Amino acid sequence: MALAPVAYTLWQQFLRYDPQDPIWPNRDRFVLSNGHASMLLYSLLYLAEVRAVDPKYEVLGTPAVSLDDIKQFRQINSKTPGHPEYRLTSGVETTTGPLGQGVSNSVGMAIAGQWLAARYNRPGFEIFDYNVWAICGDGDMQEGVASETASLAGHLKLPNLCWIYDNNHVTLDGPAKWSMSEDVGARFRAYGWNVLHVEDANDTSALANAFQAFLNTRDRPTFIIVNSHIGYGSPHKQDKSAAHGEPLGEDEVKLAKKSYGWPEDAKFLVPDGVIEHFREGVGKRGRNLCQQWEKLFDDYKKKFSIEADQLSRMQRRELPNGWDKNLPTFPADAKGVATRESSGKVLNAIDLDTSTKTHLNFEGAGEFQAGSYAGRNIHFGVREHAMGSIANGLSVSKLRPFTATFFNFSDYMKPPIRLAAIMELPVIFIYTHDSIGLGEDGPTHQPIEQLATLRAVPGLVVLRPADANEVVEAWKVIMQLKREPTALVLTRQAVPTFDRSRYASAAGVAKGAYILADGGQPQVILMATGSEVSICIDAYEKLKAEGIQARVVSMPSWDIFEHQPREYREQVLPPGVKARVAVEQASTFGWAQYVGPEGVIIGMHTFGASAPLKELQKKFGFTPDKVFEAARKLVKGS
Ligand SMILES: Cc1ncc(C[n+]2csc(CCOP(=O)(O)OP(=O)(O)O)c2C)c(N)n1
Ligand SMILES: [Mg+2]
Repeated sequence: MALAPVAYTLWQQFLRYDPQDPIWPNRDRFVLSNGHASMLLYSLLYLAEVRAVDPKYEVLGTPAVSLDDIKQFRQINSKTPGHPEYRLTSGVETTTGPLGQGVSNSVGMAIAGQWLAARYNRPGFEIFDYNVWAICGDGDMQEGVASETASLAGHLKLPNLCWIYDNNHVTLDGPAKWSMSEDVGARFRAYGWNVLHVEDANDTSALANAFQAFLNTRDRPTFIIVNSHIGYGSPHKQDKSAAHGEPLGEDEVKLAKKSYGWPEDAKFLVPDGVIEHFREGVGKRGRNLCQQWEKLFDDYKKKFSIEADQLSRMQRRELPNGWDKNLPTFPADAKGVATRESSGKVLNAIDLDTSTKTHLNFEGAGEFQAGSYAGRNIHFGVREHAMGSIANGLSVSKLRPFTATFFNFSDYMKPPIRLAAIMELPVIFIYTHDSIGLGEDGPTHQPIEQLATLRAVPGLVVLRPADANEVVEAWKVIMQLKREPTALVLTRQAVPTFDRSRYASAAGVAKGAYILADGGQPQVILMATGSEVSICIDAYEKLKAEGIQARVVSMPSWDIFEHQPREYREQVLPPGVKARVAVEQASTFGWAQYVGPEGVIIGMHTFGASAPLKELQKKFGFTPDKVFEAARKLVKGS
């Protein structure tokens, strides 16, 4: 409630936002990073009469949040969950709640704004010039990810970004001073931000001056520190419940109403004239701005039809025609190529830019830096958490981001991966150095439990292709996803490119798992992902030479496989075949569901070790001989 004057001044006087078109591409973005104050956002959406949008991006006549929705605060199936959820409630620009994420997403939104402007604006056609406003609290300031993203935003000198810090000196933990004593403003000045102070959150003219100062500052981001006091001088415990989403106590509510001179017993009271007041303020201003923009964009469409077409496809997450026409296929090659290498080739061959008719070479696609905001490569430095959160911010802005780092450090990105899945954002998280196969860097760099962890995230598609042609097929799958994030897990070391005239086509990747090699009715099934599939192929050939009929199932994506009809799944893994061996250079967690009670899992039960790859494979049992022996034992009983 202490933030109400801040939000009111911002929405009513500054925010360029049309409640009648909440998906207007050039709208200012408003992010409530302290998501536990969700009721503030719901009240704004209700009072400003923001309209609902359906999943087909059609603006509806119904409100995004009605008074009835507000009465259903935090109840099942309501539009007003405990924390604001993107997708669920129109007008919510990103899901917030995990502190630090919202402000970090806002950096991605600001980058997207600068990139869109640099790439699509033309003289006389400033079709993108939106600002991104984020309200945040002490918790956001304490979480590391916000420091990472603030540092990067300062480096990039993003002029369209404003963070408003609710400096109320209190966190859930108690007074903020128990755990924090730095000068936050000095920290942001050191990051290169413009730092402003508002002494009293109730001083709407001081707030307006600060917001105007942000608009006048076009060479760096702005940080406004607003001093506020939680509650109304009542005992601290009751104050805190108010701040953290739980409704105020009965007495608290009465006290508050009394202090505003309202009838103390009225509930859900919206005094006469309030809605009209918002209609005259943000409503009218926003509608005018949006209509002017629509006129401008109509002219833009006539002059720059290719660009306009790209923009409207992006808004709907549609691919350009012929995006896949230059995808390579890879000839059989026993020595092979690392999947991170083949993936790089595929990525550069995906033709996303039909205007220039050139193949993108991402390495040469330009660097996104202050002064060159049209670049496609963002240098995150060593900031994985920031990278994930910023990618989510780019994705809600309808760009299609991919990120890349070592698989082991997906741990540093888990919160944004999880939020991408919750928000149903098609962010592509690329991970290389995907197993102990990375060798000498040793156990600190060798992922073990990361595959199991990511496979457990609902809605996240995890893909670990086995060879170069599976990489191509994996990209075909990924590019067509509109609502699912992906983790693409790739090797550092070379893996053989299978002879697809001898084994099955890699097109089976689209089904998540497929029969790669088969000798008729199988006596034993060997299953694996990524670099371990070739070990299974070698074992398969040895078994064949011994007269044992084996089948190799390549399983690049459990998630996709689980979505196939039962008939297909049972065709690949016939329930009658109980002799099964799974091979993966990772935690065995989860494989039991595929090998069953009689099967064998060759996986990792400890952390890895620093040694050359060959030594590690011997030490941990990832050799064709081991797989062969396990399979033979299952079939022959010894
Ligand atoms: C990453 C994360 N950790 C913990 C929480 C639980 N939590 C919710 S509100 C809150 C206190 C936040 O303090 P502050 O940002 O100062 O908000 P205020 O209490 O001032 O509204 C905490 C720790 C959370 N939402 N996110
Ligand atoms: Mg606080």
